[in-house]
Amino acid sequence: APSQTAAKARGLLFGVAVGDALGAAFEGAHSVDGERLAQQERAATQLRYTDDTALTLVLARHLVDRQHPVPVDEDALALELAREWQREPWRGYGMGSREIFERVLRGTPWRKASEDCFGGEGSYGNGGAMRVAPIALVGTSPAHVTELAARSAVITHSHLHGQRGAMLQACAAFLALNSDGGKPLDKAAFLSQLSRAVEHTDWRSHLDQVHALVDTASPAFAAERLGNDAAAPTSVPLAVLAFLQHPDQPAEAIRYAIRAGGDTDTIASMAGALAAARTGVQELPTAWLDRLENAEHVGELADTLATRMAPSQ
Ligand code: F2R
Ligand code: MG
Ligand code: MG
Ligand code: MG
Repeated sequence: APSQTAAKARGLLFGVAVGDALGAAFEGAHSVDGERLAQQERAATQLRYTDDTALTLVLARHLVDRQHPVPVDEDALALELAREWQREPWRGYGMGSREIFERVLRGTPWRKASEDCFGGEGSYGNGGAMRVAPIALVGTSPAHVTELAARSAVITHSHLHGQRGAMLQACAAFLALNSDGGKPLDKAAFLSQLSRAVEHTDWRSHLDQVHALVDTASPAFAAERLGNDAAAPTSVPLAVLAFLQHPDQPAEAIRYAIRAGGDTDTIASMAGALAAARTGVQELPTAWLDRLENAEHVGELADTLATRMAPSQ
């Protein structure tokens, strides 16, 4: 049996992949009824993941190939992300990311391509947050993790909200990974640690709203209050809420996120990463893992990254 560290690292990466792959069929739906979701869960077809997992695996590989103290090399990562898009462009990429990757491959510096996006405003999409989870495996503190997260996100998300979404998801993944799955999660303490890490009034108010909804809100009500689209400020908070509703049951966290509708692959992927990083991979249904494409590769990357985790974790 894998060590608890390896089980958590596998939980984090498999949580990304199965949340994404199960949610993908419903991306853009207003809301998802339980019967349709149950049908998708019962199907025997392969679970195919989308851009969320494809780019998460690129970042995971990037971290494997680089040693401390600086595991994120923006110039190299920009090319690696762009080449992955070029290799499999059909995985369902955002418009902004596609444009940046195309320009990077033609030789435009990533910073210019990123800053030019959306009429010079930069992207605040959730693409930085959706791929960031592996950072939690190599970071050593919330401050370290948020710094690395911003560096991995700015390549495609020069708008600060795009980076803050990645910082929030990475910090949440770090705290979930380092939480003791044998004790009930202190949800208020979890949210206040996140609040301290994000250091921005808008994001603190999103987290206050999450606090007000936790333990009571239905998926549809939560989506109405927090948003469920492909922008970082209106998707990462919902993923954190889905985790906090079911911190010890990753399958339920993923189902909650999908039932909320909207950007279902991405929100379920982020929620699944958090919950399964806390519990370990053994709490994800084997029926899902058995259907997942490329599962062997995902497991190998997780095992290698687990050896990078600080011993205190
Ligand atoms: N793109 C999709 N899904 C739709 C297409 C999939 C379809 N199945 C297909 O066949 O192609 N999903 C993926 O994209 C999201 C991540 O997006 P990312 O990488 O952040 O891209 P982008 O385009 O930069 O941002 C996403 C949207 O956010 C809004 N937005 C961002 N910045 C904006 C700004 N400055 N002004 C106005 N709007 C802004 C836009 O609506 C962008 O399209 C994930 O869902 C992933 O699964
Ligand atoms: Mg996607
Ligand atoms: Mg994208
Ligand atoms: Mg999506």
